[in-house]
Amino acid sequence: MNNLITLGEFIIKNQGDFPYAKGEFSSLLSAIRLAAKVLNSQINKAGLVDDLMGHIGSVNVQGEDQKKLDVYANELFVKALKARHQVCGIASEEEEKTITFENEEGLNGKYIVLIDPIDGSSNIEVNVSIGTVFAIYRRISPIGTPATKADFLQPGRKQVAAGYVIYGSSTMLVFTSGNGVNGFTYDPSIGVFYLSHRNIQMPKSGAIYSINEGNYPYFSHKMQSYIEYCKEHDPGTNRPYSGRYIGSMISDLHRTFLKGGIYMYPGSTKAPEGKLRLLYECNPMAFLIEEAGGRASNGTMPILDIQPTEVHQRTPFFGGSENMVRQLEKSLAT
Ligand code: AHM
Ligand code: MG
Repeated sequence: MNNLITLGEFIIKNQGDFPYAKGEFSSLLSAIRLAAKVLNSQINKAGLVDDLMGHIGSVNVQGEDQKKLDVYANELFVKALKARHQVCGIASEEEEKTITFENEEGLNGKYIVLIDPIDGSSNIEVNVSIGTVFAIYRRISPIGTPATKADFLQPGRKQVAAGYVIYGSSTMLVFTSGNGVNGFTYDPSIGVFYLSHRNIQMPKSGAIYSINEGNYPYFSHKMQSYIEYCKEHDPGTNRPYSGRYIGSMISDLHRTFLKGGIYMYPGSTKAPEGKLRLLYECNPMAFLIEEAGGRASNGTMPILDIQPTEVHQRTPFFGGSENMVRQLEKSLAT
């Protein structure tokens, strides 16, 4: 712990770094912080409380089963954000349509939030780390009017802040507002996030590759060759790399922030655009990765430069240590 600084204090002290009106950002983040605390306490009980476990019987917009905790988490974040009056619209993995707040406070809200309230939900039942990931943008439509599609479809480069919460062996909130990445660890006994990881810098090279290798037969030949490259014996380049795949993007990338490596979810013949969603999974993680000195790409261009066309669109994703992602891009290009 660094001098016992809390997340709340850190935001107030550093909100000068946030390029917009003071107070707005801290109010927005406090909504996310509060919802994360409530969700954390429910996740810790998930094995005990029948109501929160298992499927709810409906499917989300991606055609995937919705778990009860997904639905609960979605309602929680939407409620917390709505109550702060800074937000005019929310897009969530769990909501087919974007939500726009059209009461007076909502119309005057300056920010758009895109969120995956629970990422890695298939891991809930087996007690493996899951997370929340969010991206924050300034609206581009005039204040006082309802949020428009264009507000939601901004390229990741326009994010003003992004972050994730990892509910793991400890719970952490990691965020950036464009001036470095800082991590805060939750002390559940007093309900406070403390600054524990100041100015996180991702190693430029690493020795871990992270991919669902069960999809190998469906990958392109170039992708298959890169996987073989990861496993070749070459001590000069730390190969063979170790394989690590939790199956929870936030957890796999959290490890990558701290230890370096490359995390990959490529396109395949089964899913040409891969699985991960550009707007509320890849963009916020890519912003954090670049802020930590790493690189995030779809194989040919930086994730943050992609112009979105649909709220729920997917993209191949390669993120992590800069040298490793560049090597991957080179392999896919040749
Ligand atoms: P989700 O948002 O429905 O939980 O799906 C996203 C998750 C990522 O966290 C993870 O990296 C990926 O799905 C794992 O997918 P797979 O089981 O295909 O490897
Ligand atoms: Mg999800």
